[in-house]
Amino acid sequence: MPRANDEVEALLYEYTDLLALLSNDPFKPRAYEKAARAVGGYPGDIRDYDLKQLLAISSVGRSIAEKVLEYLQTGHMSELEELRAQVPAGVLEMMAIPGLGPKKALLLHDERGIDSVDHLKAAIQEGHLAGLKGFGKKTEENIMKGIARLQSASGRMQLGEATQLADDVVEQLADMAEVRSIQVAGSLRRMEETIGDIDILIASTDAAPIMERFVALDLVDRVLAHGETKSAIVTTKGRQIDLRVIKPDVWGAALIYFTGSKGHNVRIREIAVRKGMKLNEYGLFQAKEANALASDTEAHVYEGLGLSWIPPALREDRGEVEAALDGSLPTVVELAQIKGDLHTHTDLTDGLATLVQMLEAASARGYAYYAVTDHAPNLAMQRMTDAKMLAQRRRLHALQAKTKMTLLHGAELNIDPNGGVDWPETFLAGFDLTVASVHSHFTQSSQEMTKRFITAMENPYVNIIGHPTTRRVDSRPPVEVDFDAIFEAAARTGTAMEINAHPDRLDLKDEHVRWAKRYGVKFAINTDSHSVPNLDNMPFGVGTAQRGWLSKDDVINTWPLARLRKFVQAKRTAAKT
Ligand code: DGT
Ligand code: CA
Ligand code: CA
Ligand code: ZN
Repeated sequence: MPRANDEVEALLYEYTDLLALLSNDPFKPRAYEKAARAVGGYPGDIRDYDLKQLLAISSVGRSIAEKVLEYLQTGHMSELEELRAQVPAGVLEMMAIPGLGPKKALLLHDERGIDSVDHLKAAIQEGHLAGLKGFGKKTEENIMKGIARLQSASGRMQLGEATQLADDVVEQLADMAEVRSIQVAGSLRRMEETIGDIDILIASTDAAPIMERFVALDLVDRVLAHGETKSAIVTTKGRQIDLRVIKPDVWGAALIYFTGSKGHNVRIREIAVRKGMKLNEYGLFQAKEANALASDTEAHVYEGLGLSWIPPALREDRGEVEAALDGSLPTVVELAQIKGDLHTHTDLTDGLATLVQMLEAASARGYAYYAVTDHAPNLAMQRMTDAKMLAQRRRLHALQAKTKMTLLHGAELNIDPNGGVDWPETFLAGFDLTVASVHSHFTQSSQEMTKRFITAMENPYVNIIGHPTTRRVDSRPPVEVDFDAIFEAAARTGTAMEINAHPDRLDLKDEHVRWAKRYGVKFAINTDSHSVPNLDNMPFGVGTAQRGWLSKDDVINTWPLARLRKFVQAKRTAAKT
């Protein structure tokens, strides 16, 4: 079961949006937004909570707690349903356009009768918004850009959502006696950054009962297909899931076929043809012969083609087949090799959990080391001070006695428009390591932005560049920079590039990772956690690293602590000589 927290979080966010539209009190929506974040980030599963337990969650007051309790007990939040009924159709849909606020969406509806995103697009193209207050040429352009981004994003899931949904379905099918093996395939297995639909494969000799259960799952809204070998459903949230039941003796061939990518499949089929063979989802065959040479496992099929087994994250036709042919495939980094997380927050700044809660959760993951990197003072809204930072350091040192995990004290510095960071070197020298990130002035020219990053990397106390391009997977484009210059400087100065594992960021992305590796850049795969559940995002960062062809040696947080410390120290020493 997914956590009740996620359902409630989504409802409270919807409540926030509706209030922004319907209420004149600006603080009310903010209270719901804070509560949504707090519930989503709360470590315990609230499914069976009573009122008192709900009130113990920070930012959850009585009125919100009562609504949540009603939902947990009845499956309804009646006041939310009343608010929904007050909003005209289409306005909520339009509010989802990046850059178009609730008030503007309502205005469009009331003044021009616009009731959908498509309608709005047509209205702008045909000049129907002329004369409407607050809608100049510039605004119209921004709305068109927002629509383009919304429409290119819509329909595809982020990796986090897709993983949760797939895990949920797998869990509900895996215990059936008829199921011999079950495996997610398609883009999700390859850890692509967004997922169109979820593909699940099951090995079995008795498909019918499995298909029966699948199409009757609670989350099913519509059944698109219900067959012997293939069924497909759409969930109540509009997500498609394909299920295929495969005979166990052709499991490997089917797994390769349905894992894709299409480009990879085409490439390996060509190899089969060149060898006078035939490859399909039932196996690898000698041309004109009915018995498969190989079909039961992936490794056997690849072997039959003269290839070593190719990790799913590499199957994109980006040179992996050629590398498998000449034995130069990388041994990709694995989740189990990650020894620690080097970018995390607590409630001293904008995290939702306390220092102790974060450390306990990290320690439960078996990490050897863990860095606390709260925001630095130049991000004014975080209200950080030198005194608070030093007090946190003293607490961390005191807590060290209670854990085997080595606690590292760091900070997330802000790279200012000229490449400077918070604090003078004397203060920076007190940290075990630092992350430095761009949090403002995203639209500088490529030349300025490149210089800005390089200046920051030349600071001897900057060890990791956090979420380097600042892109958001569905909503914010990357900053414009000269990547060659930046990667060259990162390698030269001994500054690691982050692979931020949050499914909304995945930054650097796969192609940039591979590009940077050619310069000899080192990487840190970090969750940038602002809550306990965020720590679970690490696999998405590792998947992105694999898609960038990284090995263990390329990733500083797979290294033993002594080597990590040397990496930090070497940069500081180099600056002195
Ligand atoms: P998605 O769902 O858009 O995120 O991407 P995929 O890669 O999961 O694509 P999907 O779900 O259409 O199909 C799953 C896999 O099945 C795909 O990666 C490769 C294989 N496949 C599907 N259709 C074809 C096809 O027409 N030709 C080949 N060679 N492979 C196919
Ligand atoms: Ca798919
Ligand atoms: Ca599919
Ligand atoms: Zn951060």
